[in-house]
Amino acid sequence: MSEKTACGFVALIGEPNAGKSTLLNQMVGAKVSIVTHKVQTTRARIRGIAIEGNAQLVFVDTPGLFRPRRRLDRAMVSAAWAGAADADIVVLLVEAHRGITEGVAAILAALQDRTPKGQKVALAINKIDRVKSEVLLALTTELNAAYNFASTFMISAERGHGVQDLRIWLAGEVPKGVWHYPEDQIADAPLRQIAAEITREKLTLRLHQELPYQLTVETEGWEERRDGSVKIDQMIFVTREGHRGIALGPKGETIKGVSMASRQEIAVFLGRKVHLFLQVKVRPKWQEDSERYTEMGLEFKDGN
Ligand SMILES: Nc1nc2c(ncn2[C@@H]2O[C@H](COP(=O)(O)OP(=O)(O)OP(=O)(O)O)[C@@H](O)[C@H]2O)c(=O)[nH]1
Ligand SMILES: [Mg+2]
Repeated sequence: MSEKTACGFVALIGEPNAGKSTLLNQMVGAKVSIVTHKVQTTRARIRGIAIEGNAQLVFVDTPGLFRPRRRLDRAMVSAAWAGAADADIVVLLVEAHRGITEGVAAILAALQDRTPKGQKVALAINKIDRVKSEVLLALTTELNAAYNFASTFMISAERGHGVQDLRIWLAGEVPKGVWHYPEDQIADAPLRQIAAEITREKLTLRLHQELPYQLTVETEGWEERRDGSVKIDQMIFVTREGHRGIALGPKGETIKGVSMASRQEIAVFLGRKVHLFLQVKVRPKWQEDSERYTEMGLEFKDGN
């Protein structure tokens, strides 16, 4: 069996908002990683598992690569590069309509140093639904002149165009060997973490400016009820009292909306009834608190 099967890790990297999480979800066929129209949505590495023929493909979603400023940024960017270095294959996503931005140029310049020698990197030009084909051809040529990609794909992660070609190619590239996960497993992240991420997505969609970047969500309680439902308690940490007020909203309407949307989605994900309880706590220095990073699956680094 092991001679016929193949299994490997595929890291999805790119600038914030490139569509990495959307692609992971499309590959898996379920929503495993949260998606918003805002940059820096994904904070830690999330794995989604797909099967193509005899190959099991373990996709590693990573936070976007950008120039980090805060401690949290640095932890995110370093998690992303670590994801790339650990993978069997890397897929770099570039947004078709934005082309070679300063950020993409910086990633291209860093790729060689940050990945093991000989590691295959495929290029996926994403969001092709947003541009004309002439633009795509020019961009493909330009990008392939800048880096020696193993292969180039033109995709729309959202609509699914080109995704199957990429999946088939990846299945042929991953090493032969036994599968790492049971056939029916689609994600490798604790359910509590996925549930917290879903709530963070709903908050990010409803709150504006800096606030989504100044909060974190943790699942603090998970109680299986006899009737088959699950009671989930989550804590939203914000940095200031004012942010707490905004997160709650007038008459608690904002948090109510978040809670309802999140509960519904967690229930779909778990396939069971969910009771969700949210609380908002002010913790001015949570971004300097190593425990918060551990909860997110990030490494807390002193100094740098
Ligand atoms: N038009 C179009 N939009 C897309 C496509 N793929 C993703 N998007 C949108 O791009 C935005 C960002 O998608 P994400 O999947 O969250 O991007 P990401 O790379 O994971 O972003 P970070 O986690 O912030 O690094 C969302 O609004 C998606 O709906 C696509 O193929 N076409
Ligand atoms: Mg993401």
